[in-house]
Amino acid sequence: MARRLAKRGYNADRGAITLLAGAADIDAALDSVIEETGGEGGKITAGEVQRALQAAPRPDPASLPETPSSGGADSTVNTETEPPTPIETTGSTATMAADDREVAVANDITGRSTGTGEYTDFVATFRDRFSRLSEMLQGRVTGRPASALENSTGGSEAAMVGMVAEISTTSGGHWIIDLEDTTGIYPCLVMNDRPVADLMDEILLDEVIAVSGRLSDGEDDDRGILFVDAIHFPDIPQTFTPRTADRPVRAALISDVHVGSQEFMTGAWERFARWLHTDEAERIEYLLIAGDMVEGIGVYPNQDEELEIIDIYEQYEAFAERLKAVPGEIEIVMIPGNHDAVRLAEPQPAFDETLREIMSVHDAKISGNPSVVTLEGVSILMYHGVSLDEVIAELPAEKASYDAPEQAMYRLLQKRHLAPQFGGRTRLAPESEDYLVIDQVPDVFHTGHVHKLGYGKYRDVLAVNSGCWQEQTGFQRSVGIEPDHAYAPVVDLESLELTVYDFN
Ligand code: D5M
Ligand code: FE
Ligand code: ZN
Repeated sequence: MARRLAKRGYNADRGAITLLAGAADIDAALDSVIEETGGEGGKITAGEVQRALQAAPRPDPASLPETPSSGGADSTVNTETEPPTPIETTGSTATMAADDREVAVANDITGRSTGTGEYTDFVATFRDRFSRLSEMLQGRVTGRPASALENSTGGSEAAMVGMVAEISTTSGGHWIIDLEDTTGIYPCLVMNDRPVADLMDEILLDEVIAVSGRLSDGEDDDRGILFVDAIHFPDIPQTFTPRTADRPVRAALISDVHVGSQEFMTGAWERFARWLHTDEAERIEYLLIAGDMVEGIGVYPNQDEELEIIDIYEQYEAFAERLKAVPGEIEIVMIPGNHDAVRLAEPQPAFDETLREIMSVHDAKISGNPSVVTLEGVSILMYHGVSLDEVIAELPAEKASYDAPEQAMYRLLQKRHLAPQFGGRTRLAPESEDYLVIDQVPDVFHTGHVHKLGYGKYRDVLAVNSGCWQEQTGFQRSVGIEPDHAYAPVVDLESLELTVYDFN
């Protein structure tokens, strides 16, 4: 990709390359980007690619098998098709206890998908997002609706809660955030010489924020505007204290196994599985896998050249064999990722019956992406992490980067949403509720996808991005991604301390 760009006199940041490479027709995507940027060469940013790709209609998700039994409603599905068939196994908050163990799964779309892909469904999702996130903010500011601000007399203090509809810059280098609520859109001006301006580069489109400040006096300009003094995010409350388990039981958090790829690290996986049988790993009673069990098929262009197993079901059979090496007493919870054979649009329902059957070893809990998994009182938000690519592409390197994926996770926690920006790389399915809102503050936030190990605490929430079990792929080599592979981060549920074990 970098070479193709160079030929045309361009270079691009990693986010832009990732987005371009993900396009179904790369050449067409390149053409529209070049058109978008005026065709004068130079550095292409992810934002430019996104705008260009948004302007062009997006083709269907790649040729993955559909998920009929999980009620997957892809945005391309006709409204007249049958209603979703529920799956009982993980549909609701089902608790299972053996000895001291306790696993509960919630916020799982599986069997509850109602979206038909109609425009009105998207409206419903966005309304739900707005109402839940604005409620979190209304406790901190007394926001007034856009329509009320329009009718206000000038000069007074005011605040508004809204979804970021657009960000533009003025000729003087200030910013205007168009904030939208259910009554309208109101322009909010952020002056570049104010301390609040430092927050501008972490604001994403479509996220819900609150602003407070002063209304323009309305004398010279007939169109009112809000001068912003402070920006508030839904955020994790400063007072948050995580819950802990009553005993020193531990959970291993992994993701991105990619069985079926030539780069799957057989030896490292075997070392990990053997180690799980040793005394050192005795207290590990849970294994959470945050997506990309298998390499899948047709996920990226030319991916087939690096497939060891070309049949998707055989890939899951091989993955099931790998699971068999894990001690039988370990409770496994897994959610799908973008390489798995479920609908790509998020929230992703869990694996269908056929795949469950194949992976039935261990009686693993199989849930959707995202899911909230509670282990002995400790709540773990599991999300595969496709939106991390987007956050990293949009934000400056010091606020989010592949070398520190936990920083990107912190931004999601701050925004209390798993995929704040709509219409980019993260495909969203319209549902009557927004399953990607981070409703309850999790004690642990577990993601994968970017194949980088990173962890840390954000306001006392432990964030862990778990790396992968796949060596560098051809694509990753071409764009200089150095994956962190064969690490197993293990969290002690009593102390919430993290230990990383290396199986390289
Ligand atoms: O994603 C692994 C990481 O690498 C994630 O940051 C996306 C990026 N990636 C990997 N291959 C590609 C291609 N071909 N195009 C765009 N981005 C890519 P994973 O979900 O494991 O593929
Ligand atoms: Fe992956
Ligand atoms: Zn992934």
